[in-house]
Amino acid sequence: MAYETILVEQRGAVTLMTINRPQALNALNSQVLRDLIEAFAAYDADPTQHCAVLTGNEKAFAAGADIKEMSEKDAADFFLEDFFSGWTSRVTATRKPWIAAVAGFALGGGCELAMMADFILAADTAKFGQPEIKLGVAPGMGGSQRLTRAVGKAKAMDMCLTGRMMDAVEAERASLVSRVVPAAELLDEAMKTAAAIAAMPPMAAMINKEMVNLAFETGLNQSLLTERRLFQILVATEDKKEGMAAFVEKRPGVWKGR
Ligand code: CO8
Repeated sequence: MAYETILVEQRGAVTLMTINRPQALNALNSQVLRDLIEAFAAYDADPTQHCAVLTGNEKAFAAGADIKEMSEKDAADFFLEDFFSGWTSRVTATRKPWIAAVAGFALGGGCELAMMADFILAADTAKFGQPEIKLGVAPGMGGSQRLTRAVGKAKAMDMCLTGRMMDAVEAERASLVSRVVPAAELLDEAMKTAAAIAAMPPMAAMINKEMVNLAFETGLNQSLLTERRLFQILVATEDKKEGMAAFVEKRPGVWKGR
C-alpha cells in the first residue's frame, strides 16, 4: 500500500517505515499521523512481520509536530479534534516490537514519537529536545511523561524548561537511547537488530514487550503478578516446548508463532 508521507517496505520479517517529508525536516502533520496509524496497524496484523523499524533521514527523524499546521488551529480545534490523540491511542497500541532509528533532529513531537518505540537506536548525529516552551506551549504527545520516566526529573525539567537539545552521547548516558552508532551504520544496525528480534519466538517477543511496558503502568506487586501470569501463558505455547528442546538438543529453534 502506498502512503503520502511515509515509505514502507518489508525486508524479510522486518517492516521498515521511513518518514518522508524532507522539505519540512519530517515535521509531523495530520497526514503523517494518519499514514503511520495505518502502517502500524498493517504491520501488527501481518502474520509474516515480526519487528518494525521507524526512521527518518540523516538530517531529521522528525523536527516536531508541524508548526505551520498547528499555528492555524485554536484551542477549540485542538480540543474538538482531540488533535494528535491517535499517537497515544493507536500507534502505541502496536503489540509487536518496533524500534526507532534516530539520526539528526528528534524534537518536540519527533522526540515524543521516538519515545513511543520499544527502544531508540541513535546515530551519533542525533539531537533530542522538547523545545515546545519556546513556542509558548508544552509537550502534548507524552513528552513530559515519557521523557521524565526515561531520564528522571532533573534532566526532563532541564530539557522542557530550557528547550535545549541533548546530543547522542548525553542521550545514551541518560538512558534515553539504548545504543549510539556511527550515522552511516544506523540503518544497517537497526535492521540487524530488528531481524534478530524477528527471529525470536513471536509470542514471546510480544509478551516480553508487554511485560516491560507494565513497569510504566502499574505498581510493583500488581506488575510482578501479571508478569508471572504472562510467563505462565508462554509456558503453554508450542514455541516454549520447541525452544527448550532445541536448547537441549543443541540446535536452533524452529518457531510456530504460537
Ligand atoms: N513544523 C513545520 N515545519 C518545520 C518544522 C516543524 N516542526 N521544523 C522545521 N520545519 C521546516 C522549516 O520551516 C523549513 O521550511 P521552509 O524551508 O519552507 O522555511 C524547513 O523545515 C527547514 O527548516 P530550517 O530552515 O529551520 O532548518 P535549520 O537546519 O535551519 O533548523 C531546526 C533546524 C533547529 C530543527 C529548526 O527547523 C527548528 O527549530 N524547527 C522547529 C523545532 C520545534 O520547535 N519542534 C517542536 C514543535 S512543537 C511540537 O512538536 C508539539 C507537539 C505536541 C503537540 C500536541 C498537540 C496536542
